[in-house]
Amino acid sequence: MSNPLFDLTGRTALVTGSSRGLGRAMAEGLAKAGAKVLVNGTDPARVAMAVEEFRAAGHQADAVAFNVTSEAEVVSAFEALDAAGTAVDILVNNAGIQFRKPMVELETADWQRVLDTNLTSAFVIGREAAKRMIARGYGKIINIGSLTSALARATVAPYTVSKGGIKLLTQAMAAEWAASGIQANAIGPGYMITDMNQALIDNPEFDAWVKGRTPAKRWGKPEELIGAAVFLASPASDYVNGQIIYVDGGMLAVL
Ligand code: GCO
Repeated sequence: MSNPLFDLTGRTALVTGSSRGLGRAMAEGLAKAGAKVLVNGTDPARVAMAVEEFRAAGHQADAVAFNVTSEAEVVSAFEALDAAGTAVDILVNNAGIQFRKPMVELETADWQRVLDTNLTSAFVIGREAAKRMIARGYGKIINIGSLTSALARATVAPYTVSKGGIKLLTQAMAAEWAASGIQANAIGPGYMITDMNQALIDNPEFDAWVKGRTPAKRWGKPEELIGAAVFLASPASDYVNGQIIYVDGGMLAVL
């Protein structure tokens, strides 16, 4: 018997960048909690594969293919969902890229690309979702931040700025939308085992630094974000707004 506080039955969750990595893990966790998941990604074949695998596992899943950096594609995707009678109850703004280079060598185009993908997309998709959530008086928005929502690391300035922006965008969403029945919160993953971090994991010095700097003495697993995602997507968090939950093995808690 599932706990109604954490039951997502009857809800639909759109998770951007959910064909792999953290987004895939969170989408799977939301599906296991009862939600229908809308899988999004840039690679149609990978998205279709993820949908197939979710359905094979007995979950409700559909593909919603759009490029998160294209406002036109985002708007038309929501219009298509409207036409299909599909309401997005839960939005997880997860899609993001990393680009590591010292700022003195960084091209402005690369800076802009990271900010467009990681931050502006969350605003555009959040706005489109919120218009509809406000009309229904209900919605859950979960923006994916980072340790770099709080602290900077050299050579990842655009990512850091985008994730710092995600924290305050989440608070801005709470400021404007909480009275309309929307809870907007964020999750700040620590150093997780993902494709994006594989180069760091494979670097013995960086691997040793993460394990030494993290009280848990290890990298995080994508599935370890599911608890925070289900909490923020469920009735259990109906009075939580504008917060960020760091799932980081304790890294931000200690010097
Ligand atoms: C890096 C990493 C980090 C992690 C994560 C930490 O280059 O330092 O990519 O950005 O991915 O964001 O919370």
